Amino acid sequence: MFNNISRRTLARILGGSAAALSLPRVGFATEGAPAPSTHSAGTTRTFPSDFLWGSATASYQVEGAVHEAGRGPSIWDTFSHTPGKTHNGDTGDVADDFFHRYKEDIQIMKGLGLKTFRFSVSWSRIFPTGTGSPNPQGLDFYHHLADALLEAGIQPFCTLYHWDLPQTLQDKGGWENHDTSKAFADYAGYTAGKLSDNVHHFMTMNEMRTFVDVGNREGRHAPGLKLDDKRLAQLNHHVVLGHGLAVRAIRATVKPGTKVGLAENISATTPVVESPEHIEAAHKALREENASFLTVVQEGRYTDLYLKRLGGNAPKFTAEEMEIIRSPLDFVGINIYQPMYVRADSSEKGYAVVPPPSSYPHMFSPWLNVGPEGIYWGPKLVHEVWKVKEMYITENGASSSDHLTPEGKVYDTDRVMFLRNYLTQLQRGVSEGVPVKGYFLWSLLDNYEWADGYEKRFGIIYVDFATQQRTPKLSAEFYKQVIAKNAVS
Ligand code: GBH
Repeated sequence: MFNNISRRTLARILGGSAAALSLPRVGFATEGAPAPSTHSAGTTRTFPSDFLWGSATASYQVEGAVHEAGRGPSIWDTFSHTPGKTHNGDTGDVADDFFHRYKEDIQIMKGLGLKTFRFSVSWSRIFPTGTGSPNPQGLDFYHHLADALLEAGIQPFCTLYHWDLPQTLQDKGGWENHDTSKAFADYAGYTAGKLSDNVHHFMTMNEMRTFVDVGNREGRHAPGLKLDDKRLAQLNHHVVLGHGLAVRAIRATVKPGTKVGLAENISATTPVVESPEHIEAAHKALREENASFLTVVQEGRYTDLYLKRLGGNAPKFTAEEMEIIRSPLDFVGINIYQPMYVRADSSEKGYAVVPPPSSYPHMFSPWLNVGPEGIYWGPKLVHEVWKVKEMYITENGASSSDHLTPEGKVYDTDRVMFLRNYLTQLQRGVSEGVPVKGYFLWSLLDNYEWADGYEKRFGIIYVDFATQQRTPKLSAEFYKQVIAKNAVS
């Protein structure tokens, strides 16, 4: 893919003087670049002129400063400090030190041309013990962050829960406790109301599926529980209820015109072959494979097959709760990494999930199978099945085994390949009328990758965790070009 870029051009693009932290040079490609037309590589796939190009992060993965400004402990502090739970025993104590460095990082964002930035609020910075009196210092940080983003011409998108439950609430049963749903809504309503002058898009939760399944069933994420089916289904119900209550609480406190949504890691059901029977199978699979997450949020009911599968382990719920869960959203954010391939099948479900063969190509994270068509089918099916009119890709990105060359460069050609192909498929959907209004690349910075610690890097900016030095990777230059051209070629 680079064979039409000469060595000299590459050397100039990544030029020696463009050292780390030399912010204006984050994406030097436009400086003195040749006129694009003569060397353009075939079709240019353009996005709508108001398309929002962004990047995403999450509180515990970047902020550090875990003992500062009155923050209370969260389940991730506890989990990461428990021996044996994370790669190398890594914790988020320092992470990217974003709490202190956000102003410089915003200059990096500006240099890339980002139009929007998605961050999450740490609940235990606002309510150190989950409920009770708010901590003004915690709120100040997010106020200042939002102000600084706006000053740089970058729209803040705010997630209210990216997995860092206050430890005090876990001590009272976490999401197994019905009261946690209400506590979340109180926190979300309060916080969104306070930030609403500057933030116009709020997401209740990030990836309900992941913290329910990986945190509470598999036990590989905080709080590290391995609940049985019955307890897990009830916990799952409290999570979706917490989302619905939060939607209502947020609407009650924010300025008119504020939009409310969520960011869910849907199973992006993708037909194995694009033929009518497999496409139909993917439609059916979308509802069933997301039954206790986006499906119940959209429809206000658990699917018959979901309830049948659980039998006596099905959650207890009231009709009123189901109404709350389906509180209408202004937008749906979906995080897309790997596709879930499905095929037509004559079973009761009408489809079958096709597990990837062991030879299936993946990124540095073994789970991250490369399947660009997932970012075409995911949003397309969400739009068709639930008539969703405003969507965002709230996360998409890839881990690579990045390393700095002696000259201080990172040539993450695999990440560039990944992004180019996913963005090509995204453009395919958008150009067909799928209403995706923006894209948030995961992630701006290398950061704390949960149980994988600092080993798996997802940033387009390399972070030396010993010095906190930031160095733009080749993928940063690629993304800067995409944004500047509003197109992927
Ligand atoms: C997202 O999760 C998260 O929102 C974000 O915080 C995270 O940093 C990013 O993606 C990259 O991972 O342990 O091998 O079984 C994506 C969904 C679900 C993918 C949990 C990894 C565990 C895989 N993730 N899964 S494994």
